[in-house]
Amino acid sequence: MANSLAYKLLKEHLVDGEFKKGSEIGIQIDQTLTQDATGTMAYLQLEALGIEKVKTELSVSYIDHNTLQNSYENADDHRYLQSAAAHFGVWFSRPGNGICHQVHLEQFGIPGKTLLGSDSHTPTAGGLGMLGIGAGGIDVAVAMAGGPFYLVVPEVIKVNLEGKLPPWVGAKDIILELLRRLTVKGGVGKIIEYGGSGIENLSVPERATITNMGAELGATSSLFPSDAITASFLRFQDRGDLWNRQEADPGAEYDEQITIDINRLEPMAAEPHSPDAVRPIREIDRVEVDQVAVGSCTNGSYQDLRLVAEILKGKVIHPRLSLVAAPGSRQAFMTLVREGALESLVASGARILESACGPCIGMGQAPPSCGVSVRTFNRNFPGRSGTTDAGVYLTGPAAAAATALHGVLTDPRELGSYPELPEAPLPVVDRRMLIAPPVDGKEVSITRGPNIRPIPLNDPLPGKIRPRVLLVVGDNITTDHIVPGGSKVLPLRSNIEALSDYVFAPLDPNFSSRAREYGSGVIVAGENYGQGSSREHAALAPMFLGVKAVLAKSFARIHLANLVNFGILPLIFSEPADYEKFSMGDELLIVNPGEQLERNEIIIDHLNGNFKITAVHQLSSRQLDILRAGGLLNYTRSQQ
Ligand code: MIC
Ligand code: SF4
Repeated sequence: MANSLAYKLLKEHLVDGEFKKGSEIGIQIDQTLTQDATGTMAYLQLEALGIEKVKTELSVSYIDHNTLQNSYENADDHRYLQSAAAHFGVWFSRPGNGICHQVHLEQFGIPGKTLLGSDSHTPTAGGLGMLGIGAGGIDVAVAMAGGPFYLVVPEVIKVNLEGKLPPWVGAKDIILELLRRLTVKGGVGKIIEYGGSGIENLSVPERATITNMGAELGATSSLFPSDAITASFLRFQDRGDLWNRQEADPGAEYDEQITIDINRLEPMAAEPHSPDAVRPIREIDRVEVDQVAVGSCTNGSYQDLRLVAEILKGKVIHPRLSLVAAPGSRQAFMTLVREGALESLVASGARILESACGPCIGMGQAPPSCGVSVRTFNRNFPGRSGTTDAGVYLTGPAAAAATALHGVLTDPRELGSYPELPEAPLPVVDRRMLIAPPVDGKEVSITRGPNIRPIPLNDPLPGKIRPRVLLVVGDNITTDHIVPGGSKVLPLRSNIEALSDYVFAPLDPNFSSRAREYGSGVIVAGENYGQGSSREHAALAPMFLGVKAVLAKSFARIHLANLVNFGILPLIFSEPADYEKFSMGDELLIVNPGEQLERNEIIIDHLNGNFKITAVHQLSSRQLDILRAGGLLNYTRSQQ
């Protein structure tokens, strides 16, 4: 059979299960990455697994999310992570060195390898022909311990990019167009593979913009082939010897093919509050803008920031707005300095932030109330910017720069002719902020501050669950709704008890006190529940508050796995219309959940309404065992 690149890489790494669409397989993980906001949990779990040294070919711990140090918590996390990295044999990327996905692409990624990361944008590595997958921290811990990563064999969609991008239209516009066509749930259970004549003109950073934002489609991963363009990128990174060709077999079969004539694309924007609310900027009202933000793991490359600098050169930004710019990596930052582009940025009025996630996850730079922010980022979920009533538009760097000059959302084509830009120069490759682990780290003791608390464990599945409905929510609920980001809440990621006060806070500030009152609860939800990030805290903190099950029309992939990993039942309505029958406070009963899960027919008794409904699940027998054990940590320990 002629295989897609996705299937070739999955089959080469297959260690468990039968390779059949829709069934669960285990794959070998070559590399892992963690970041600080999910990493503390991952290493606490690695400690709990009793592992001495990681068994992967390479693992890296990045500090990029929690870099604001308002109080001691984030700095304590950094200390913990640095000592844990040395102890377990993991590379450590120091704060300021850049955003995990961009640094990994530049410094560590290898075509043809697998990468599991405790961050949903890990598929950024697909820009290099590497199979990157996002997962919860405990799945990454198990992979670091040498265990397989389990996933359902996905469908593969081939996206043929044909033609050449017109002036002022960039890689971001390609992925925004795909989001417009497929929506935020269009990629669930799928890998997106890119090909067509258009990829010959896309550099690795441009490809990585596209694979990065495949996460917003809900896709398991996104992949470009590894070709001559990949080879020259790696050569520029002084890693040319690691290049190898990766491509689909000739005549490979796909579940679906989509063609985008990229020469016909226009500058696009995702309107508030969803990455798939995409329209050409030309059709959108010229809203007044208060803030423009450039950077993030989507558009933080040297090329992205250089384009912004070139557009702003010799000009100043509009007096009403503020412009912030964060190079995605220290390498990009230093190259901007060496090539002089930073001068144009600073001279134009841009405020330069350190190379980190920053405003993308609400760590500073919240827009004004009812404000409008135009960002080159990947998510514009409500409240994520730190300002509940702000509206965030997602665009490419050219539109962001044009907007910064005009003060209103602007199609960059209004600026006239596209700037003449030379080929990207050799980057400043400097690995001194990456700390290699010692050969034997066993003696390095792990430093734990007072905010780093033990991970709460769930009990094995009981014989009867008698929960109450804690909340009824609609479609596309994001993990930012469940456990918000931002400078107040992010520092509590290593302290689940403190974090649990904020569960569902953006939707219902009384959620956590109600959950404590009920003791045992269920969340009722619509489609694509838990889209967005990989944060396992969105399962762990509800579990801590007594959430026993989520009853939804459908789930996002990573969140579904996280629920199972912490022993929360992810149940699906057999009849989607039954969703309407539930209200907050309803009392429910599930008798013998273990047996009913086995039969895949779970009867939920609605005690107040005096009726029953049926739910099903899409879980493997391995996942059912995990649920019975009360979570992956209990399960893995019982297997050791
Ligand atoms: C995000 O973009 O939402 C994050 C913050 O990077 C998350 C990880 C986290 O919550 O720590 C993600 O995308 O997985
Ligand atoms: Fe960081 Fe934003 Fe990328 Fe998440 S999406 S890794 S917060 S830059």
